[in-house]
Amino acid sequence: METGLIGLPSAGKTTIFSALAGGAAGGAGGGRRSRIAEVAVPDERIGKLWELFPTAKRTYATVVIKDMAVQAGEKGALTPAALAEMRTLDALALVIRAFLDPAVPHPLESVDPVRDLRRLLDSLSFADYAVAETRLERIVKEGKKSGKEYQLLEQLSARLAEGGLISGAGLNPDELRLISGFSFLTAKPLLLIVNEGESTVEVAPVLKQARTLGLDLFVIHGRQEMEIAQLPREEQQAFLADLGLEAPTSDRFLRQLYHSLKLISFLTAGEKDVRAWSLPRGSTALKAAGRIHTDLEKGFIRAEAIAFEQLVSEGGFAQARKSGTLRLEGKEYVVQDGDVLTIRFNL
Ligand SMILES: Nc1nc2c(ncn2[C@@H]2O[C@H](COP(=O)(O)OP(=O)(O)OP(=O)(O)O)[C@@H](O)[C@H]2O)c(=O)[nH]1
Ligand SMILES: [Mg+2]
Repeated sequence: METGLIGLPSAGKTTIFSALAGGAAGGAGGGRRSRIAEVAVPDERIGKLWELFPTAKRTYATVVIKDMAVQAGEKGALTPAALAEMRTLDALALVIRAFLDPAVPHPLESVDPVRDLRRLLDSLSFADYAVAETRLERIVKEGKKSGKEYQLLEQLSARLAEGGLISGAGLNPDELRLISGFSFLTAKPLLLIVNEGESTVEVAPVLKQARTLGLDLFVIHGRQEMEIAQLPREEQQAFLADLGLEAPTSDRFLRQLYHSLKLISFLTAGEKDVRAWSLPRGSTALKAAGRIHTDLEKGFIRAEAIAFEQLVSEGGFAQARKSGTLRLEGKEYVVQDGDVLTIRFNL
């Protein structure tokens, strides 16, 4: 799962990237090349499971964050190259500057989060509009105007022309499947990051705008949180408390991102490995097996499943099997967050 940080120049993308990647990434600065970081998703269940399997290696689920290279022209419109790169991503995090700092010039000369958000969204909507129109023309040429695809694209195109987002169009699964090949940007999960800094303009209007559009929200003090993230974990708490925050930036962000991406984690546990795996919410046991290895999906027989809390309170698989809390589930079973799965397979 790859999430790109996008925004106007100097909005704080690289600063926020560093706060998310912690010690793993270098300092801020403009970038011509995109940088990526694979960030472990904190999960206290791993530590608790590990107590049952103290010889095991512990592995966390991860998400990939990408600090996208220079993306915007003078007026804040995204470049075609940047838009093409964005199509390959699973989600977009829109970084909007709200911090005031005369030492950091704003490319549009004033700090105005509502305007900047509108610019970014317009770029995305317009890019999708162009894709939809190109396809519509093609369908007309092929004489297939009566089909479902034409109708749907026409409806979406009208929405996009007004700066609307596909994600807010309330499409059903069939319709989503019909347009999945176009990699529409405004159909992706969009998460708004408002960078308040230590001194900020009023953010209420941009938060209100985001809620109206149905965007998920994350507020950050970019530079301060980046500095805190570079400290050893034990020293971070006191500084975070000063900012009124209870958890490090990356923890809070990843929780939000997991929610925005509609992901859950399932777990696997044994003498060798204790591990968390991310999975789209609503996925079946068969999909979960495939997440671990394609062989497990191909040769899938059954999944042994138990809720994490139950396994811990039973004290291990043997006890859970004896008491009957370890269930056998088939390939259609919908995996729940925190399920500990053992896949039985045969090739
Ligand atoms: N005062 C203040 N400055 C910040 C904050 N966040 C970022 N900056 C500064 O703003 C400048 C731009 O930040 P970057 O993180 O490089 O912004 P960017 O979006 O990556 O910029 P480009 O890669 O050039 O598009 C840097 O000098 C940062 O130190 C903040 O919260 N407060
Ligand atoms: Mg940068």
